[in-house]
Amino acid sequence: MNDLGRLEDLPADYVAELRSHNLVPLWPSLRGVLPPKMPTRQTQATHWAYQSIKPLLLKAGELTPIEKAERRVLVLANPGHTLEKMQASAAMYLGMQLLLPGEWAPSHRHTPNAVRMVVEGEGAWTTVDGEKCPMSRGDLILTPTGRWHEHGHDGDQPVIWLDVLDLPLMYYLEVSYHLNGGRQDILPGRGDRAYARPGLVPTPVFGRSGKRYPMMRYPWVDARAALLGLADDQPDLAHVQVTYTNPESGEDAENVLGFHALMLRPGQTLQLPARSPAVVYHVIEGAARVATDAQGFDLVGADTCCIPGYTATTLTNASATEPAFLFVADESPLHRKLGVYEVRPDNQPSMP
Ligand code: 1HN
Repeated sequence: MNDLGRLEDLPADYVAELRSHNLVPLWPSLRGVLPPKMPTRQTQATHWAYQSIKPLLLKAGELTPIEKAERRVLVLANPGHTLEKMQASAAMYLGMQLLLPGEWAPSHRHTPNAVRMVVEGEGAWTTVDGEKCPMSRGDLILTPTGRWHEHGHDGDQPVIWLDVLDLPLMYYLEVSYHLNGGRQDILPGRGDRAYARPGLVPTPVFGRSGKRYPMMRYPWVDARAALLGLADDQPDLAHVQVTYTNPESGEDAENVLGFHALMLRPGQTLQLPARSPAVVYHVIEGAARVATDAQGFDLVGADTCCIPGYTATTLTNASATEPAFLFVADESPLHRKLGVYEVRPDNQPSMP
């Protein structure tokens, strides 16, 4: 049933003639590209310890000036895809970026969507289409497709952040490219002020704001307060999580990747069913164990891990007294748009 014949079963001269016409027989490869019940995934569960990354990133700061690097980044590469591919999963790219005091990473824009999750250091900023966004620990800054962005640093300590991009997908689609620009003029207006309170959006005078991306900065103080409020309000709620959304449309903040903040109550263990998207977990505060049936990672401050799709996952707060806060990035908006998003509560296929 599973063996549809091998290429070697065919006469070599026949295969050679097919190939000379740029033809290949499907049947020997059909099960490979369309396996039964469970997709083949290159993505491996992988853990990147911040304790290992930080000294190597600071070393990059000594070895390579920002003028040469443009973006001084160590890529968190998933060995399942081979390190050269610079992929965390099929659609996600992860990198840790260092900006030193006084440095400037010049303005550019590109087709891939990006976000930054600030890990440590004060005084840096990212300007996105003229909006200067301060970067503080735990803040999420969007730089969606096509938006100009540059980074600067007025503080006195190194600043490090986590970049998440849909670069592997865009590259695969052969739509990945960039344009360079000059220093942006800072324009008045800050999305995080205009949309400071949920449920209150600027009244449209002449139609809607017209901006596809009205809010570029999601301060950690707000996400943290939302999680604590939700946990307090719903004491029986296990999955204490908020999703970063577009305040005008209510949709995911970006088109391809989904971004969330998750709180584990003190001592909590949270069982998440297998779902089609790959998921990245990154510790904002506290410590947590991220485990699958096959393996587990103990994540401490600013550690990051990736779990492949279709994998049931258990999250456990390592502390019995303090909440743990995780930043979660996943491929769910993409899967929903493609119509392949799937939850497998009983680990059985549930094809949409
Ligand atoms: C990029 O533009 C940045 O702007 C960081 O900080 C990482 C990785 C691949 C492609 C573009 C940035 C990136 C990137």
